[in-house]
Formats: sequence, structure tokens, C-alpha cells
Amino acid sequence: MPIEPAALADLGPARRRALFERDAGIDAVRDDVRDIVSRVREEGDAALREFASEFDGVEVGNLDVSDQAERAYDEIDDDVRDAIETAVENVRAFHEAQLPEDWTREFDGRELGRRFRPVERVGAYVPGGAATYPSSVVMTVVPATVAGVEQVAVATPPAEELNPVTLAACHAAGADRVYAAGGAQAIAALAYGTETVDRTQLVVGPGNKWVTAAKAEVRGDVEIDFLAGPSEVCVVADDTCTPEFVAADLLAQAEHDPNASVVAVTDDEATADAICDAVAAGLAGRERADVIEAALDSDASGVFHARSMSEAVLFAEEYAAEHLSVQAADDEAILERIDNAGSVFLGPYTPVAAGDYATGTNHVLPTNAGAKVQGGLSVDTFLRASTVQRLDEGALADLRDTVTTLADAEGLEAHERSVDVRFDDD
Ligand code: HSO
Ligand code: ZN
Repeated sequence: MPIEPAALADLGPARRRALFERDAGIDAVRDDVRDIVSRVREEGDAALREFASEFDGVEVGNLDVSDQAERAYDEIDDDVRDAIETAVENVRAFHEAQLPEDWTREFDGRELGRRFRPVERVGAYVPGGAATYPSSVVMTVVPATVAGVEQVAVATPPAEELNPVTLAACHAAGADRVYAAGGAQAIAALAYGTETVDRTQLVVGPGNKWVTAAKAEVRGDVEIDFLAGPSEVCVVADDTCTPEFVAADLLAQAEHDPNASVVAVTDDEATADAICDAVAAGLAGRERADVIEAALDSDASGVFHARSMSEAVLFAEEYAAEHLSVQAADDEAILERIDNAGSVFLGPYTPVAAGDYATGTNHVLPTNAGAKVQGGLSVDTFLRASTVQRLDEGALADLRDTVTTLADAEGLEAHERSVDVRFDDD
């Protein structure tokens, strides 16, 4: 179906809901996912094997395939290995720059500080199946190792023959374990452990609606990064954009998943028409045209024209996309006015795909408007901050009245006493 431009002003409430309260099909699979998660919890490896046979059509022998990673690394094509290494290097450099330093400062005689320590055991989900995602290995494992995580496990869907590039990326990025487990069942295994899969403390990574629903299900029993479901992009463009570039970025994210959401918004009607034409022209000949068409067909996707750039910006802000691309003359000024975005791509030569693979920024980002409250995967995801304090006698004396008064107000007399006992006058 050809994609038609629509005026933002004409969008009815149902369409606005589909755009702004999109859930990428996650709600609809929650019940099924709950069953899968509890089966893995109860039956462990046996459930993983059964689901592999049912969903992936694979009879899995060994669930732990860690020993295949190094061999795959040695055997893949040199150019692919080099590309993985470049991506690892760029992602490592950007994430090393994020490493916080422990600090201590004096606040009116009180010595206060923060120190950062890595989580010990992390599980990273790496999608597979219809498409394979060695890049997601890099995006999850490298930041974890930069943070100093001791044990990083990767789970990726089983296959008759596991994708060698994904395995090689596990080795290059420094994964300690690799499991052949996919979908909701893999998330359950990482969250609760099985005979083969070590229980982890934090589960991260992108996934389809089942994986994302499973992360929502196990949240609470295990820490998760955030919900990183099917891909999204919002392009804000003006009449200086190259419509073919905008269309190419929409088609690229649409090819991830039939539940992907892709939108472009512009203040110029002719530009909206040109983007639609370029989408139609660009669709022809795409290998994954069926997936792309399904994504374009969604009510959460579309090409829109606004009456002004201010209206376009308000739309983008409300949409809160996983990826925001600004292809307009005054991109910095537009960026200045948008707070809600997982990762921002400025200018005509910054396709989202560059960040997907190799600029160094992370491609595991919040979807479904999660960007309103959350940033993407980073070194911080894998660190916890403790606070530290030391008072000398004088500093405690300065604070004595405040603490004892508040303790008294709360009726906690032993708290009061624990301060007073330290003074001779008591
Ligand atoms: N755009 C996806 C990441 C990805 N793209 C992986 C290509 N490979 C979600 O940010
Ligand atoms: Zn992508």
C-alpha cells in the first residue's frame, strides 16, 4: 500500500492514541508470555528444549554454546571480523568516556561521596531468528565489560547452526557465556536460572514483543534495563532535506519488525509528498519488503505535515521516539526544543543505521515513549552507586539538634539516643 501524507491537524483521537500510546503488540502477548516464564521457572532446561523445538523448530543439544564463540571468531571472513572489531572499538571508546569516578567532597564539615561498583552477573539478550544481531552483542556486552561486570552471559535463539557472526561478536566483545535460548523463555532462564543457565542479577537487551513482554514479566524478581521493543524512528525534516535520505531511514528501521513504528514529520506539505514518493520508490527492491510494508501499515507509522516547525517539534516531543533524526537546516535549534528521544541523529549524513552499528553510541534504547523517563543502555546501567559519609565530632555536633528533633518528631527515640550517646553532656 502506498503511504499517504496526512496533516497533523486532521488526526483523530484513535490515530493519535495509536501514535502516542503505541505498545508494539506487547500487551496482547502478555498472557502467553506469563505461561512461558512460569514453565521455565518450574521445569528449567527441559522447558527451554521444548520451546526451542516448538518455536524455533530446533532440537537443542547443548544449551551452553560458549565454546563455539572463539572458533567462530577465527573462522569468519576477515572483513566481517574487522568490522566487528571496529564497532567494538568505537562502542568501547564512547562507553569508557562515560565511566564515572568515585568522589568525596566536604559539605560544611561533613565528608560525603559516591562510589560506583559494577553489578556482578548480567544477562544480555541478543535477538535472532528472522534477522541476526551481532551488533546487539557489541551494544550489550561491551558496556558491561567497560563497567567491570564480572560475568556477562549472552542468550540468543537456537538454530540448526548458530549464526557464526553473532558467536564471533560474543568472543570479540568479551562475553563469558553464550546460551542457545531465545524469546520469552531465554529471559526467564536468565532471570531465574536453570540447570545450565546461571541466574543473573540484571537482564538487558532488545527484543521483539515476546522478549519485551517477558522482561516486563520478570521485572521485580530481577533487575532489567528497560523495555526495548520493536524499533522506532521519528524524522523531523524541513524543505532542505533530501526526501530519499529520510525515506531510506524510515525503510531501514521498518525492516526490523512488522511491529516497528516509523514516522516523519515536516512543516512543508510538498516535502511530505516527496518523502511518501521516496518511500514507495525505495520499498521496491528491498529484500525485507514484506516486513517493511507491515510496519508502514501500522497506525503508529506515517508521514505527516505540520502547519509550522513548532507543531512538528511538539509532535516529535510527544512521540518520544527511540531514534530521533533531524534533517533540517536548523537542526541544533530543533534539537534544543526536543527532550524526549532515546538517541538523536543530526544532519543528512547521520543515518540511524550508523548508530545502529558503529558510531559508538548504544542502540539499545527505550521504545514505546519510554524516552520520556529513561535514557538508553550505558555504562551506568551496569553500575550501582553507593553513598559514603564520615562525620567528625564537630560535624555531628552541628547536626545533633536537627537529627534528634526529626527523630523525636518521628517517635524514634533510639535514633535520638544513638546521637546523644556520643556526647559527654548527655
Ligand atoms: N535499530 C535497532 C538496532 C539494530 N539495527 C541492530 C541494526 N541492527 C534498534 O535500535
Ligand atoms: Zn536498526
